[in-house]
Amino acid sequence: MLIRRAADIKPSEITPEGVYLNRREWIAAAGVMGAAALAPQALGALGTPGQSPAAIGTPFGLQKDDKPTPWEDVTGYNNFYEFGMGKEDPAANSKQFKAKPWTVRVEGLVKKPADYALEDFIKPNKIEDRIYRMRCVEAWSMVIPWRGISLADVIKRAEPTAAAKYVEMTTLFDPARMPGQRARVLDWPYVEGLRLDEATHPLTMLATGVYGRDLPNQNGAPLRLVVPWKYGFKGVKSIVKIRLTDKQPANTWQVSAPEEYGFYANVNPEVDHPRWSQATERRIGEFLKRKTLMFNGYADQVSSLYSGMDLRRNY
Ligand SMILES: Nc1nc2c(c(=O)[nH]1)N[C@H]1C(S)=C(S)[C@@H](COP(=O)(O)O)O[C@H]1N2
Ligand SMILES: [Mo]
Repeated sequence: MLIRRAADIKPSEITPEGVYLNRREWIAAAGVMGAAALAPQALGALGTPGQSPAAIGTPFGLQKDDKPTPWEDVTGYNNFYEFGMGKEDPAANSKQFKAKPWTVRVEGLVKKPADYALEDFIKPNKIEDRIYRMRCVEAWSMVIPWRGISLADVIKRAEPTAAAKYVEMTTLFDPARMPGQRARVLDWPYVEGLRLDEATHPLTMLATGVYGRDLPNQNGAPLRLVVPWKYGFKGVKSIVKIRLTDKQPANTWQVSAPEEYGFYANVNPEVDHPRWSQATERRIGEFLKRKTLMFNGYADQVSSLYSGMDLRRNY
């Protein structure tokens, strides 16, 4: 078993990624200093065999200098504590995980609760490719070509009642298949939530794939949330339950460390994490740090959702 014994590790001991580079990234960074080794690598990764960049999707919300993060990093540098706490653990420890067959339950304050086989859950919806900037609370970021469906379409189909105000999404709980759940690192199963207007915003998606392929296990197969203006931990993986509620859901990281993680988790360079700055970020594959943008660069699309709210209090 490659999983670290993690029973006694507290969230406060988890190292912010901004403070070190792993060995492979040192090698990549050294390559940038010596030769311009990274640009060809990034270009090579943009096209999985037989695909043009145009086929992958429109660069919605991208900034001029954003390049898709290479496949190797998108699928090799992950947070997915169900498969271990190191960045390379999810790829190494999720190889045996079977993401099919899969059932998704939609329940709570809806007129049409249902259990769906994954295929029936996805089939009626429009499948889209969208490249998003992604920002982890640990001060690193990537640009990821996702494939998926709009969460709004899923919610609409369920017909929420007038009382529904929030959406709660839950990861599979199965310690036999997710070995990290045998350690009490987090309060399993992993839960995340959004306000209903955030959940139905056109940028919010349920991803089923990346780089035009089905999601690798380490990225949250077969279905995970993607909310590009929020820190990565909102993007709950391997979802089995979507529940509409009238109360703000208790999300896992807020339950685990309420002084460090809130419900909103909007990317905000002006609000530091209690133990490190959020003003800059390290784009995986790049050497120099970038300035972090308000709402991760999606302010034009989403800032109206928070008008009148104090984003320092609602972090
Ligand atoms: N179930 C579950 N979902 C999770 C996590 C996790 O540990 N468990 N980690 C989150 C964090 S902190 C991040 S940054 C993203 C990483 O997604 P990626 O590996 O596809 O980049 O997944 C999020 N979703
Ligand atoms: Mo994260």
